[in-house]
Amino acid sequence: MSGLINKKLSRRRFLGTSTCALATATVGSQARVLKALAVSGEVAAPKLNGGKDVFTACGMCVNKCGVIARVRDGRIHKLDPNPEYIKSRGMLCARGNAGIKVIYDPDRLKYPLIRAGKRGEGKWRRASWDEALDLVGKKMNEIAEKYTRAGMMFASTEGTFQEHFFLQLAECFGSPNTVRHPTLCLSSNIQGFSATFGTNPTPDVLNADYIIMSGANRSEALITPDSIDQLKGDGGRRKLVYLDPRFTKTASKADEWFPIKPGSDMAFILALTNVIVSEGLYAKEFIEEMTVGFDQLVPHIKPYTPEWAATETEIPAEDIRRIAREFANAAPRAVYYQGRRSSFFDNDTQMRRAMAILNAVIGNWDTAGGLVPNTKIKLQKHDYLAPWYDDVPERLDSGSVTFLSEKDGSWTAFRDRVLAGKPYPVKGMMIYKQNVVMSVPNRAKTLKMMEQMDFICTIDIAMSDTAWYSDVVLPEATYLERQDPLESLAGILPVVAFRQPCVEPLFESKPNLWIMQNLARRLGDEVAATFDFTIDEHIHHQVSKNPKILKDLKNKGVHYMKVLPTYGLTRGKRLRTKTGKIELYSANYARKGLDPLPVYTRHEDVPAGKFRLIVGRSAIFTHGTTANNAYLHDIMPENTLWLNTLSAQKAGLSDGQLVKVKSRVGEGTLKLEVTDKIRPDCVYMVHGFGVLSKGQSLIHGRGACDAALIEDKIEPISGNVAMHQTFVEVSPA
Ligand SMILES: Nc1nc2c(c(=O)[nH]1)N[C@H]1C(S)=C(S)[C@@H](COP(=O)(O)OP(=O)(O)OC[C@H]3O[C@@H](n4cnc5c(=O)[nH]c(N)nc54)[C@H](O)[C@@H]3O)O[C@H]1N2
Ligand SMILES: Nc1nc2c(c(=O)[nH]1)N[C@H]1C(S)=C(S)[C@@H](COP(=O)(O)OP(=O)(O)OC[C@H]3O[C@@H](n4cnc5c(=O)[nH]c(N)nc54)[C@H](O)[C@@H]3O)O[C@H]1N2
Ligand code: SF4
Ligand SMILES: [Mo]
Repeated sequence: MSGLINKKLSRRRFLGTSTCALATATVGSQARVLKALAVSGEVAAPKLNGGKDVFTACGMCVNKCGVIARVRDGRIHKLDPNPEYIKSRGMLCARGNAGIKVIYDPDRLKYPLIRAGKRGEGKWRRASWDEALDLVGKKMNEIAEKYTRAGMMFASTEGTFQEHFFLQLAECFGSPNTVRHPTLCLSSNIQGFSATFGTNPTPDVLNADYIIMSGANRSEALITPDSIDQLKGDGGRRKLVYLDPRFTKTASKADEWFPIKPGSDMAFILALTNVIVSEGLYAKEFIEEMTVGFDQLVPHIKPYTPEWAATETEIPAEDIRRIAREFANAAPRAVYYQGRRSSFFDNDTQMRRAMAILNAVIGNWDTAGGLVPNTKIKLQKHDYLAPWYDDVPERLDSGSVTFLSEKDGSWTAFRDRVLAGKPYPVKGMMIYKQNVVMSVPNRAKTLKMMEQMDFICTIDIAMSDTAWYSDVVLPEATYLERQDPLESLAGILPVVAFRQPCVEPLFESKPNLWIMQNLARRLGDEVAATFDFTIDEHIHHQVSKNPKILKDLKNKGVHYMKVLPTYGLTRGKRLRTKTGKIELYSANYARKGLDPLPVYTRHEDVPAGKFRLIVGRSAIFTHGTTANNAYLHDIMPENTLWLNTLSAQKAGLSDGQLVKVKSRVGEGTLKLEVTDKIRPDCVYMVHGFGVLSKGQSLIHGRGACDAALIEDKIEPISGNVAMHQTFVEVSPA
């Protein structure tokens, strides 16, 4: 470890000087917001120039940044950022730029396809929409007849404008079994923060003077506006402390980086809380006014000293003590940043609770530079009368975890029950914009689950691994070719975003609403009746109470509130927790048999001869979705296995060598990347390679798939997966 830490310190000194060079002086939160937007001045405003310029929203990841598509001769020529789009501070990332290759990708889905060979064999027959939808409707009706309507599951991901039409289809068809992305991603985060604050607030990164980030790599795992705002150092007042077993791009921008022992973040957080409480650095009046449970927290936190945490985290006790003091001194403009993906370990909800409690004791709630409850611009809801069915059972995964979301379920708990066929059989899958073969840990199990399905239909834009194992594949028009409903994005500076077609849909691809409407017609009159509207009518209804929204969207591609953030709106009011206060101690958790205050649990150490596999984002890819994009593929044609230099030497492995990686549930072969940028006990690979589908011609046969290796451990409070508890062996291939 020491070699790594020595390098870390020299790097820090170098970076210390480079961040100061960026700094300029500003005062107050308003100036900072305006400054954040000022970048947009550099980008040309849209104008007609021998073609048309169309405002739309990026669809390459969850952020939905503002785009101006430059259309010339009926083709999209270039995608530019929308300078007015406040959420992304007038910027587009590499993937946003590369979006142009999605629409003109020779590999894209062009026509409805019906499986002609065995599942996964890759033999397809082109079909008309009528034939394909007739088949899908017939199979869904058969499954409803044979196994009840709950025999169909509906899988989809979050963050799409049009997903609610898909969820409407599930509800109107009569199945409770929607299984969505949060339990692969952020459900433990939502649970831990909501249990404390009654909501999952947003860190006011722009206005924070002291940020601690652990398990959130914002310079590569892009979340707008945080990824941009974290870089805006302000007169030397800004400090970023970063904890990650890897030296990421965020580490390179941070003031301090600690290669924390994976799974020990909670020890670090509890120790910071210990110092703040024992040295009286907490926000006394705030705690009195806004919280419950401080009296229980004081004795609870006592054993968690910096010296104790040092042995758990491998971060020196004096650094922990110093950081705690600095953090409390910067309060309330200080944030322990909660990140997004919290599918790390099986105690992630309690770890996030610890984060929330630490933030609360310094009183950074609902204040500039602290944690701010989100606001959202109101759009009118789309109401429909779902048909009533008498025989619908409870969700299949009901009762599997403490707090199961009725809408999202728990992916791996659900899959286990499908495989067990209990409490009832689920025999049909309808999948929209989710690549479950690649995104749910333990790929072999997912494939096994799919094998025992009577019918699988996937709606996608590409021949994903999930589409590859389906019976019918339906091509949706890409985000650049369709009109989507308006989407109100919550945040400190909320916006309404929209997507309009930049060009006509190519080939026979169709927008989601068209697909849902035409499928609904095959599922009975009552289901069809709920889809009796056009997308234009839908949008006009959404803005019926505030037509200005649509005017703004047409004129500048975004609507946002002119009023800059107002803080403190929740002061003196009831919060949405059981007690109406910030719950440091959760009586609700106690009632459910959970620890009412977060208790540290130690994770299994890495066995000798093995490594802990950790996952995380690359700035140029989105999940398992964009590696086959020609522009992005040029930058990284395959993934590699990161292994520390010392570990590689010890194992006699060298850079560039082909290695086999093996876990209890699967294996893969890929090139080794020997680097100092990772702890000696961990290995890491970028997600999205090692695909099974031959319909992804650039990447098929390249690299390895992390989902094939990761074991399906579950976090039992939120039902999230625990992706960092898999140990692997690495050997020459
Ligand atoms: N470019 C890009 N941006 C994206 C996405 C994308 O696919 N591509 N996806 C979006 C989505 S859906 C999400 S959820 C977010 C995810 O964004 P983040 O929440 O930032 O999550 P990751 O990048 O998956 O993981 C963060 C870091 O945690 C580190 N890590 C692993 N184990 C530990 C540990 O025990 N302790 C600590 N402190 N660190 C650890 C990993 O090395 C990794 O660098 O990104 C979003 N933004
Ligand atoms: N091994 C491993 N597993 C992970 C993660 C990891 O880092 N490693 N990350 C986890 C996280 S944080 C998340 S959020 C999930 C995300 O995992 P998923 O919820 O599966 O989402 P994506 O992987 O983004 O898959 C999106 C699918 O939608 C398709 N698609 C893209 N645009 C469109 C469109 O406009 N219409 C339609 N119909 N389809 C479209 C893509 O081709 C792709 O097949 O994965 C989780 N699983
Ligand atoms: S962060 Fe990048 S990929 Fe995501 S929406 Fe914004 S521009 Fe598109
Ligand atoms: Mo995610």
